[in-house]
This record gives sequence, structure tokens and C-alpha cells, in this order.
Amino acid sequence: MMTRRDAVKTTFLTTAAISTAALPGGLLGQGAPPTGPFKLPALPYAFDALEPHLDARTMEIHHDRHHQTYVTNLNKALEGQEALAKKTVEQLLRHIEDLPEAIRTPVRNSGGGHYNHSLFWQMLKKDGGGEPTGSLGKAIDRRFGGFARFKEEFSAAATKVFGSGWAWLVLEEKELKISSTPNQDTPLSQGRAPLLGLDVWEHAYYLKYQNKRADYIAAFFHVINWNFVAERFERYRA
Ligand code: MN3
Repeated sequence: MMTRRDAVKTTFLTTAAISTAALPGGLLGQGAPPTGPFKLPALPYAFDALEPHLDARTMEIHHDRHHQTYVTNLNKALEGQEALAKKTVEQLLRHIEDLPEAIRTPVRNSGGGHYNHSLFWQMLKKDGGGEPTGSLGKAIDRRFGGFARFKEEFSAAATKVFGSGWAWLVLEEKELKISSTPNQDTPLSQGRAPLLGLDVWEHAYYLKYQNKRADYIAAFFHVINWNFVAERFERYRA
């Protein structure tokens, strides 16, 4: 026979399981934290994994504080918005013009920040860099006239971002394009699939590179996770 204590425990566990299942974890599909539906994804490597190109202290502050702040503020923006809080961050950003006006800007900024950074960590890896091979490598050659030309164009786009923003390699109607966005705007909201992105906010590089954004851009090419970029290319061109 079930004691009252067991019954309480069972009820509690069942309720916990249901509420976790009912709330989507957002981008990476984790369970729901008590403070809101979205959660900071773990960095997929150690803070110092990308040394000497990206330093450990910058990675720690960038992930644990800056990215966490986007997540916290996105959750705040969605307080009391039950239906919207059940959507994924991609769904929110893809149809940003459909959101209630009062939360459109916070979702654009903090949701964009959460989404862009969640991708960014995965676009980097220890001992990354080099050049993409396979169909992505061929597509870059065809579109840009070789990897060196692609690198030049991407770096120029990253250099030209005025103030804070991102440079991107995107797929738009199955064509590769280089673009940039201001602030935390994401290509997703423009109907484009982001394949590779570079965060050129000063918080991404100032500790190590100070005002030398060009050195940071050059360093980025040593840590790109081309396998991840190629997987996204295959998924979105299909
Ligand atoms: Mn950032």
C-alpha cells in the first residue's frame, strides 16, 4: 500500500515531469529552469580551449555573463506570455513582426542575443580553422572564387560593422551570401539561414585585442568549426 508520504512524492514527481515536458527548453532542447523557458546552454568546450586565439577570461565573461543576461532578459520579456513562452527562440525570431508590440524589441534584442550566441559557441572549436571541404567547400569556391576571396569578403564585412553587431555567412534561397547585422539582430528574422557568424561586439575581444578588431577577425579563422557550418549548409540547402 502506498503511504501518504509516497503519494505526495509520486504526485510531486509527476507534476515536475509534466511541467518540464510542457515547457520547451528553447534552442538546444534542455529542460525548463524555474525562472523561465529559456536556459543558458553549456559551452561545448573549456573556457581555455580556444587559446591563444580567443582567451579564457573573455570566453568565460562572454558566455557566463553576457549570454546569461540575454537569456535572463528574454525570460523576463516573456513573463505572463504563456503561449509565446512555449515557442522556440527560432519561432519567435522568424516571425518577430507577429509579436505584441510591447515585447517585440526585447525579444529581438535578447532573443536574438540568445540565439546568435548559442550558434556562435558551436561555430568554434579547439584546433579548428583551415578550409571547408566537401560540398560547402565547392559552393564557397563557386560563389566567391575561392576560399581566400571568401575570407577577404567576410573579414571586410566584419570590419565594416559600425559599433556592435555580427558578420555572417548565410544561405538565402539556397545561395551563399555574406552579410552583417547590427546589435543582436539575426539573419533568421530576415528569412536567411545563418551558417557562420562572427560576434564583433567589443565584449567579444576587447580584453585581449583592445581596439584591434582586425586581429580578432584574423584569430577567428583559426578556431572555426567548419564541420558544424557544413552540417548547417547541408540542412538548409536540402
Ligand atoms: Mn557577444
